[in-house]
Amino acid sequence: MKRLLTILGLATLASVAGAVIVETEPNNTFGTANVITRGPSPWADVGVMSLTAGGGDVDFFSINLFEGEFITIITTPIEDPYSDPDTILGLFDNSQNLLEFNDDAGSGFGSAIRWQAEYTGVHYIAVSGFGDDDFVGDHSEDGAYILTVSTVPEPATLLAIGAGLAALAARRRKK
Ligand SMILES: [Ca+2]
Ligand SMILES: [Ca+2]
Repeated sequence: MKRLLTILGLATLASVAGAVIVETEPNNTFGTANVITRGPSPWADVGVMSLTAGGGDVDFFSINLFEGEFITIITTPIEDPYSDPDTILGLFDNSQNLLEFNDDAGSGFGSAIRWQAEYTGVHYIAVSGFGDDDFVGDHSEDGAYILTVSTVPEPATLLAIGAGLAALAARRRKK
């Protein structure tokens, strides 16, 4: 019940914020990856996913990145906060080659990846359970986790945006 309320609460928040990342099983392969719809950078979104009971679940998502952008991907286990399910996380390019892998980030068994896109186009995010190093679904982890994804433009663009906003604020102050 508590989890249902949490999900309903998040759904309400999502309708306010206008978006949330959703998973639709089966999303166990590159071909069935759930598409993450994103906005222009800086952008962030979040969703509650789960590794299906009985183990063996892999969750694939696809996202478009622009060359030079930084993407940050975080899984937060919520069954036993930060430790269950014990996730692994992978970022793949459009040829399904592994770009970056993470098991445990900081304290707990959640995972995190930071990456600067080397090309503009589709990238894949894969989440699975510990013991499944090649994302084929041979692990015994199950439970809910939060997936957080954010993108920021390359630093030069971000600085330009910051300078633009500062100039705008200065103009407003003058008026
Ligand atoms: Ca799942
Ligand atoms: Ca899945």
